[in-house]
Amino acid sequence: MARAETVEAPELARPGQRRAAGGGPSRAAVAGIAAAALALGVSELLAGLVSAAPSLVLAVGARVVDAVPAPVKNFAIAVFGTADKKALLVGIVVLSVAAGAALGVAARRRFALGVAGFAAFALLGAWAATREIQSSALLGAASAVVSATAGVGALRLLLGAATAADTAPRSGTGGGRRAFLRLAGIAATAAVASAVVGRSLVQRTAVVGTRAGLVMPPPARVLPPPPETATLDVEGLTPLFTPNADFYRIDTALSVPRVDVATWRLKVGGMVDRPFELSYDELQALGVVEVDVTIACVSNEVGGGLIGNARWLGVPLAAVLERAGVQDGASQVVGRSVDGWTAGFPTELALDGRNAVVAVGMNGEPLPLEHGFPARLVVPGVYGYVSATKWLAEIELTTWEAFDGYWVPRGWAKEGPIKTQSRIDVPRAGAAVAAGRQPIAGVAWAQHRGVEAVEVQVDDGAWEPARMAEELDVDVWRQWVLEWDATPGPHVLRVRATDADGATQTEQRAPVAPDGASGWHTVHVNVT
Ligand SMILES: Nc1nc2c(c(=O)[nH]1)N[C@H]1C(S)=C(S)[C@@H](COP(=O)(O)O)O[C@H]1N2
Ligand SMILES: [Mo]
Repeated sequence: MARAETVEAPELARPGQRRAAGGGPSRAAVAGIAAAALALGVSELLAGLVSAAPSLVLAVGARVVDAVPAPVKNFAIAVFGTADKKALLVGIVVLSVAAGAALGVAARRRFALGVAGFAAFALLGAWAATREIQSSALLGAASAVVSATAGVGALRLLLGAATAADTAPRSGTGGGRRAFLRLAGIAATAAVASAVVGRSLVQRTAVVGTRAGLVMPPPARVLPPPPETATLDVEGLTPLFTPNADFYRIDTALSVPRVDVATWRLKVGGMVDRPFELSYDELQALGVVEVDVTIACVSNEVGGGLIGNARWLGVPLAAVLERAGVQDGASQVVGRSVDGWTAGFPTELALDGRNAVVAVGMNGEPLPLEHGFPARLVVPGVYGYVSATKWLAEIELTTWEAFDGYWVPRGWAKEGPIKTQSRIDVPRAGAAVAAGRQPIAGVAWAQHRGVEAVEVQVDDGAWEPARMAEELDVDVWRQWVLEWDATPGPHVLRVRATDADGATQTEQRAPVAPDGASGWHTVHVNVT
């Protein structure tokens, strides 16, 4: 470590010397930041160039997601919404770069500390990568070593330049300072460029092209277009079908799994008489049907948007299970994704005649990547966390007691029936409403029971029945509207739904954990 001496030299040789403003530790910090950024950039570039090499940042992020307690995860969803993953990744990059600044300052005194710091980061990245199911652990370790080496090399060069800048005479041309800044600029540019190129290479994998080229098989059962009576004509009201681009997305996957349909297989096993594996084509050859199902997330707050309705194209789950021959006592169906996520629900829900499917299509196109391409489960009546496994790799029959899905040990209920709920979409909360006749409108859902009625209360008035759009299916939400004679002043609007069993939504407020929010959606508006 000959260069270490050079780095330490100015401090040790002239301890009393006053340094040029902005020099010393702050240059060392800049050197550390640039070196850390370069290491991250190189690791992203490697992930893009070598298809089985993991992104170390994503791998670390995935370990964070696995480790954080449920309340923190809920907090993140509440604060960042579906941008929670971006926030986490930005956080990891910012923390890494900040640690780089500290390493730079430490390495200025003892270069070995810088080397140790990068080695620690390499170990963390390599360890995180060993848990990435979809990529090679060995390549992860190799990427960590190469990236850390690049970081150490950059740190050395930059600290050398920083030293030269610090020791340059203050009355001089400032050439040393400029040389340092130029070098730091080059390192930073290289860091950003390699990260951008690496990410875009990852995005451009063949999967996207393959999906675009797929032709969905013709359904054995085609649903007619929804009757006009199933929708109400109110501006601002949630559409009956949620366009795929607007559909909420919730999952633990930091980077969307990119599955190659050519090699993908659906395994069906566990407590069955005839375990088997199916290719994408073989699965579809079992026969696909169309089903209209509104799926919802248990993390949806009262009035929230983590719910959407789609026309799914899929193979009836019952057909898949019949082929396998479910054994007596196999009381739970577990879905396992290509990235190891799991969800389990009572076998009865697959066999009681409801439209549970292994879905391959969504609203007229192959499943979008974010929604589980090439195949996912859709089970009407239960929240997504216990049922709706995306990027499905395996269906396993087991007993109810033998296995708990991903969220159950994290404090969520084992059974997740969707609670009856209703939401006011129009007018929006806090909206200024013109006095006169105004629609109050929204959607209500009670999957697999059906919504019987919706009532609206203005201020402390009587509950008034809303006009309902026709029910498309018991598994689909229903639009509703009430014409309101809005009088000037502030008003409070409340809504409640009654399901087809005659049960009215409880006023009792409950948080989303452990089994879904309850309470009446309440909206404050100002009429002018
Ligand atoms: N593989 C996998 N599938 C998953 C999840 C997940 O984290 N990983 N999240 C589930 C949850 S909690 C919900 S609410 C639904 C959301 O489906 P969507 O993103 O298509 O709306 O997917 C489910 N399927
Ligand atoms: Mo969810």
